[in-house]
Amino acid sequence: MTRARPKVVVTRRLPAPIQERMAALFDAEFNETDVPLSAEVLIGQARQADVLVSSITDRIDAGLIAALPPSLKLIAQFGNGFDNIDVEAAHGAGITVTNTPSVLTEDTADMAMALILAIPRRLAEGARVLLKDGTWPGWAPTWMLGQRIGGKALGIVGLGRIGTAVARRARAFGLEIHYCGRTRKPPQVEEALNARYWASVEEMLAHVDIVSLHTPHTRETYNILSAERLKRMKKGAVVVNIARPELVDEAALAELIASGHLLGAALDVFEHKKGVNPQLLALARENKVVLTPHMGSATLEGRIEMGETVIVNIRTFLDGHTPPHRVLPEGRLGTNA
Ligand code: 8YV
Repeated sequence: MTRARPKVVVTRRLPAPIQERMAALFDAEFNETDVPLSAEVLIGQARQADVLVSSITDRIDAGLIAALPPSLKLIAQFGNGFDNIDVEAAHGAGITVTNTPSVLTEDTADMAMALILAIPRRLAEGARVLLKDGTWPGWAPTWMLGQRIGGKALGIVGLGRIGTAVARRARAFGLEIHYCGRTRKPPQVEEALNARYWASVEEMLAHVDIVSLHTPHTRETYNILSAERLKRMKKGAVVVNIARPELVDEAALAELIASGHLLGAALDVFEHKKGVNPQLLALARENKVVLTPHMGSATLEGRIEMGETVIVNIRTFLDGHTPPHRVLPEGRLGTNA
């Protein structure tokens, strides 16, 4: 006998209107403490559940999937990227996986643009000057000089949804747009953005002043900015990463900034498990690195739309249809594109 209200387990606290709606629709179990759940607790909570609403802080690997109850048929990720889920193992276990693309594109691109500006225009450094005691030396013709953004070359790694939204904004700031990725875009897309395609990541990196990453974390993109490639960047170039930390060799990045080869980096993601790399932190204190704590999609509107998308995925699935944002195992581990 099917239950009247499907049991939905939500691993993190979601915006209030989303939790209210979920509570009205489902037999929903929330995580009011908002502390990420250990694998054991998650498996315990998932008992007799039909749906698991996960997020990036849950490691849903093959072992955890094998321990999920047979009633659980949908993992509805609250997020665009899903590199925390072993989609192949889920697929093999007959569990559907969904994500929430599109709704966070514009917010993430806005934040990327802020990070693109941050190092050349010394934004965090300038804001910090006034924080000490509210005083400052006063305007001076040669003080706090940064670098002009207009006319610089921006290299976008991955011209997907977010990469394209960044390119549109960057054009308005007068940046030259360059991009690389698995596939070249149709001529009308390149013309609209005045974007130049590079088949080789290395060649693009050697040509641009700022590189911004907008590709998912997959086997192919792991350390796409390797030490070797970072060394090939122009002297004084800047790295921006709002996608996934695994895309960059963080230690090499820190070394190249410390040595003065690169001007700096603005990072919204980093290996957080063990805390921020101390060298990166030291560089941030020297104003060579700007660190923001994974805020790319962090707007109330965006998070509500992500929640709405999760609900749409769940309801469509429970109604017996293919949910709109189904994720299939393609050897791809994420879609933050
Ligand atoms: C999300 C993100 O908010 O959606 C993504 O891929 O990187 C984030 O900004 C986060 O992953 C929530 O699960």
